[in-house]
Amino acid sequence: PDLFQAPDYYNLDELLTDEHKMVRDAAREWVKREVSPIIEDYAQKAEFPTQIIKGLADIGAFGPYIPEEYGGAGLDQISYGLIMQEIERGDSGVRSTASVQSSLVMYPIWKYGTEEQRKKYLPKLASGEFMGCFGLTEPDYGSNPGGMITNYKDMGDHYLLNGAKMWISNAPFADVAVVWAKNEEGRIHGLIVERGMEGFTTPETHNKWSLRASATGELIFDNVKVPKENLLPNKTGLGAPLGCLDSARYGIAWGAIGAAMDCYDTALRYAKERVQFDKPIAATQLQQKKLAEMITEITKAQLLTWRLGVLRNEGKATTAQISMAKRNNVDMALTIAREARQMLGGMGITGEYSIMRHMMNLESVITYEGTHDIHLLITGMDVTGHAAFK
Ligand code: TGC
Ligand code: FAD
Repeated sequence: PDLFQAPDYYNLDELLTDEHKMVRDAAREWVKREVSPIIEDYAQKAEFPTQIIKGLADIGAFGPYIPEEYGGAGLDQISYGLIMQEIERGDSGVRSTASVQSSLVMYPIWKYGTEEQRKKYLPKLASGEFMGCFGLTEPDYGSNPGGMITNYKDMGDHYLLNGAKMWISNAPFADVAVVWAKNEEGRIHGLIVERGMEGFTTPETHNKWSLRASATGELIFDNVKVPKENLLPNKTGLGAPLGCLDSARYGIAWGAIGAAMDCYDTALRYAKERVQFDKPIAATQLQQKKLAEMITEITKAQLLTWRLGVLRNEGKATTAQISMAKRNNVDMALTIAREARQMLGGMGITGEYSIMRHMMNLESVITYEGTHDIHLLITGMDVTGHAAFK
């Protein structure tokens, strides 16, 4: 009853099924109970709250759309999106952990792995017993992952993996890493690397002003012997990791709406209560302009993601359509966070309110999973037929 009343200006709830609403409300209730009360403290401490892992699993945030036979929640893409929206209303860093686990670790094992790999890893990842990370980015290859130099050699009875990955979410505590590396012919393959393998280390990246409640690190491979059965056999080439990114970027498009909703809601409440010059600041034209634009942009973003969810359910969403939604919605959320922060005046810079934390988090979200510029170039390529990044 006293759950967060999310902005729904165009009655989009009418487009949702009872299952969608049930899944969303369960996630909303859990975020209110388990995430919102503690997250500011963990962000200030720059620590991931490991005690929430079980709760994330319980609300279906680990593998929402992975079939139940592998421990997933067996939900559709709109439910997946709504879960990401609710989690990111709490914190983008917590949503990052769920995105990585679901779309970047469970998805490739499900789609590109063997039946043995699915049975071995997916149920444990779904329950949170295993946590995973995804190693694509390297120090010299961020926007251009196809240039990666991490590589493995066939040694007969095992593979020998060498190289390094950087900026890897969940790396410091992950039990398993899905790592993208080139074979001797230069073809990209996915390998499952497990903590404890000799020569594999995961140093944490410190001094972040963004996503402070999410652990980020490097993956270093120094002659790591990887068993041959840990290779993901069913898809190779850059298209394999890019397929995972389609799924994660889709979830981020929904997640960003959650962060934007929280900023809008906080600013609206504050503006109604804060009196200056003998009237609430909400009664001034300038602050109304900000609020009116925020709710307009949130509503447009909701429509974009809802339609994209329908296309994903039908298996018809293109990479370029996903790029447009990721780019638009994250930029929308960051703009709203910046405007909302100003509306709170000095209070806006404190941890008493969530806005500054969202704003700083979104600086990572607008950079990872393809930067704002790269997504623009993907749209540009789609409409012109020319790849301007080459
Ligand atoms: P390009 O030549 O376009 O494509 C290479 C091959 O891949 C195929 N392909 C796809 N296949 C499946 N799904 C897709 N979405 C695909 N997109 C492309 C394509 O057909 C081709 O196949 P083939 O057989 O001809 O080889 O590749 P490119 O090298 O020109 O690069 C394109 C570009 C720039 C768009 C791409 O590299 C890109 O998206 N760069 C951005 C990198 C990125 O997003 N990194 C994200 C790292 S993971 C992360 O940030 C996690 S944060 C998580 C969190 O905490 O939430
Ligand atoms: P660069 O590629 O060096 O880009 C620098 C700037 O140049 C950007 O503004 C970019 O838009 C621009 N640029 C690049 N190429 C072009 C071009 N052709 N034309 C015009 N402009 C261009 N990666 C993973 O693999 N796994 C993870 O779990 C993960 N988690 C992350 C968590 C955090 C907190 C962060 C910050 C990053 C994470 N990343 C992860 C890495 C992320 O995906 C990369 O940072 C991102 O893809 C950009 O790469 P880069 O940082 O090397 O920037």
